[in-house]
Amino acid sequence: MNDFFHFLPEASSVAFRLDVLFWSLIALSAVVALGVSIALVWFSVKYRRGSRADRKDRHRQSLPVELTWTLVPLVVFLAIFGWSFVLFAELHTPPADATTIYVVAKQWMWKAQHPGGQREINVLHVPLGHPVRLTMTSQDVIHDFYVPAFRVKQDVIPGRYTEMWFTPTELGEFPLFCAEFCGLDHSRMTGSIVVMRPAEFADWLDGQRGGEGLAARGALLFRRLGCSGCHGANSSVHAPDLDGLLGRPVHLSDGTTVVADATYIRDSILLPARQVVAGFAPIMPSFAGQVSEEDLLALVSYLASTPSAAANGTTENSHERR
Ligand code: HEC
Ligand SMILES: [Cu+2]
Repeated sequence: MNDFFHFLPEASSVAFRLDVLFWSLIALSAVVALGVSIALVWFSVKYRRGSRADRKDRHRQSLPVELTWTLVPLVVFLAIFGWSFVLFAELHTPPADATTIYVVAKQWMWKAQHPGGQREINVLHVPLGHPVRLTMTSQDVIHDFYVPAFRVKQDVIPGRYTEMWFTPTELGEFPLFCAEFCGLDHSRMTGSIVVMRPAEFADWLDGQRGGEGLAARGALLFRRLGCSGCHGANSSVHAPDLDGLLGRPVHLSDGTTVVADATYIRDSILLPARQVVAGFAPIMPSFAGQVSEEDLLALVSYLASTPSAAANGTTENSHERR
């Protein structure tokens, strides 16, 4: 039972407001259910067969009553929709200053990697009061990253990146669960989130064997895999400049425009023929089978770390370098 109450702390910035919404819905449902039940019992007794209740007025109609029971619930439910929508939008919009931590799920463990390259398994250390964005993918089947104390939960899906974010507001250790049945040891795919004071967290990061940073490893891979041979500044191949790609709108050869997110970059590497940048020949080879999920995340992290064209002082057209 003690384990159960472990779930209940409201340890993230959204937890309290989500709880208010949740319990309001429960309270509203309880009031309606109670009202209906009381009326049900009351009428069953009053109009039971053989009772002497007055049955003359059976077909009376009342427009005000009809309007009230239509409009009041309509207004109430639209208000609840608006309320939840605001929270939903917040839950899906990480703040700009969030730190990105990459998570790879597999049967049956959670692997996390910090921007500095520090890795952990089934434990995630995060700083108190600072927003953290998780960019997550799976190496095999669908998993689901669930931290009850933070009231956040997100499917982790092979073949694409999903994101979630939270700002921890309480020190301590909080349970992490996989909330998607993912095979034999699903129930043991658990872990914990350790929330530390920012200074202690910085010490902890320093004390871990980080090796090279994630972006630095990505930069290395970018050269080793031959990406720079085509995408590099001195390349003679006609390929797009990738600096500052993340978050930038990209015009595709089929006339559509997409915003380059982590999944777009991933797809560009594994399925280059699927979305071809306008004005370029589809000559990029697929790297499917040659790069692991960790390597892909390192490449994404590297491309995310490159300055945007605007910050470079170059024009937007430098993207279409010839
Ligand atoms: C043979 C040359 C070549 C190599 C090698 C190559 N690319 Fe490309 N890449 C291209 C060309 C040409 C395009 C534009 C056409 C397209 O979208 O397929 C492109 C498109 C991309 C895009 C989308 C760019 C945008 O502006 O939207 C990304 C991201 C990318 N490449 C990353 C990589 C990475 C990472 C590697 C190494 C693992 C790599 N490329 C290796 C030629 C290459
Ligand atoms: Cu799982």
